[in-house]
Amino acid sequence: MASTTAVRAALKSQRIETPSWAYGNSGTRFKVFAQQGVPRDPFEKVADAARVHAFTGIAPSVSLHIPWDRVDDYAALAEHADAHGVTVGAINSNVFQDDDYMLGSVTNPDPRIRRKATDHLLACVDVMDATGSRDLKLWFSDGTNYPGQDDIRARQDRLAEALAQVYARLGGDQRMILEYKFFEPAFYTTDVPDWGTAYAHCLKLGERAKVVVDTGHHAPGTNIEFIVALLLREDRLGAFDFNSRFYADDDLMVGAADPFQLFRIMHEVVRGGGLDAGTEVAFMLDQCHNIEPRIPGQIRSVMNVQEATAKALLVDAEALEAAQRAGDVLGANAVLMDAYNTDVRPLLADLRGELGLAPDPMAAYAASGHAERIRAERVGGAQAGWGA
Ligand code: LRH
Ligand code: MN
Repeated sequence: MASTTAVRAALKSQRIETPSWAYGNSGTRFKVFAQQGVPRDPFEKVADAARVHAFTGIAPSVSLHIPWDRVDDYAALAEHADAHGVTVGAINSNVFQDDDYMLGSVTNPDPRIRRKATDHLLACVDVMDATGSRDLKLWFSDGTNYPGQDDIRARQDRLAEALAQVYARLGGDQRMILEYKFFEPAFYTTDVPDWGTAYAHCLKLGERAKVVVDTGHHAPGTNIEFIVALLLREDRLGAFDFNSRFYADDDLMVGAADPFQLFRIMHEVVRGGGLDAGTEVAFMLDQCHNIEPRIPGQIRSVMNVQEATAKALLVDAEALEAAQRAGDVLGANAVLMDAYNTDVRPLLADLRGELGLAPDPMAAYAASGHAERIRAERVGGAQAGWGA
């Protein structure tokens, strides 16, 4: 059994990155509901991310999305983040919102459009140089809607060519993390549909190409923790995009739809060394708060990951291994369920005290008056959203 000291140390060193786009307006094709107090620019988004860190103590970085977070001076944005006690994390490319990309971006039959898309990915590396970011996060909406629309193999060749050009541009400790998704917006083929396709491309590229597991990007019934265990074993798990879903890519708060799945995932992360000091795994949120207030939504999400992590750290690993080795099916399952059924909230409340934080971040944020302040201050201007 891990000592309480070790569990507390691991929880104190946990780091969760929040996404800038979660602070803006988001929705579905039916409606994007605006909310008062929403940021109007990347500087205000970063300031909101800093509030989440101020109340949770474990969310010290914010990932950006280009061009949603385009600014004239990215170094100035990084300095602004630093002044607010956070750093700029992963840089997300966006080759899914331009008319030219209707038939694909880096996989498009037209070489001129492939060039344009690859140049955007390269420009995102320039942003990383300015912000000091380590990770270039790539997600491609590329795919087809009808059988025969394009050649599946040729599209993989085009994708591989673009990824190789971008990989060659990476410097220092910069990494490329490739995200997969089994469908949407394409409805017949998606060019990076699953972990295997992402993994195969990463193997060809090199050590600094790793896979992103977005927990909303799998076919219903997929055992995501198996994929996590395998990618950790292969040292190719680069990052998580945490969220939860009841049906498709719902992008709901992580742990809200299926807290037991999140626990099982974090159990494999702990077992696979993904939380060890110096871990290479980036833990990021990727969510859309379509109807709920954004900053409290992010605080609650960070707490959900923290609670699942605390339960996973409380698994009695020796007892589990002994039961597994003995073929004691019910005994082994019981060890895991004991940890999952442990109420870790008192432990986390006490830990926050040790970090100089209020025991209940949600209550503390509500009492801070910040929500009222930004509603009063942020009048006028264009609210941020999924538009460039
Ligand atoms: C695609 C995705 C990707 C981001 C976007 C905001 O569904 O998960 O990670 O670029 O959401
Ligand atoms: Mn994602």
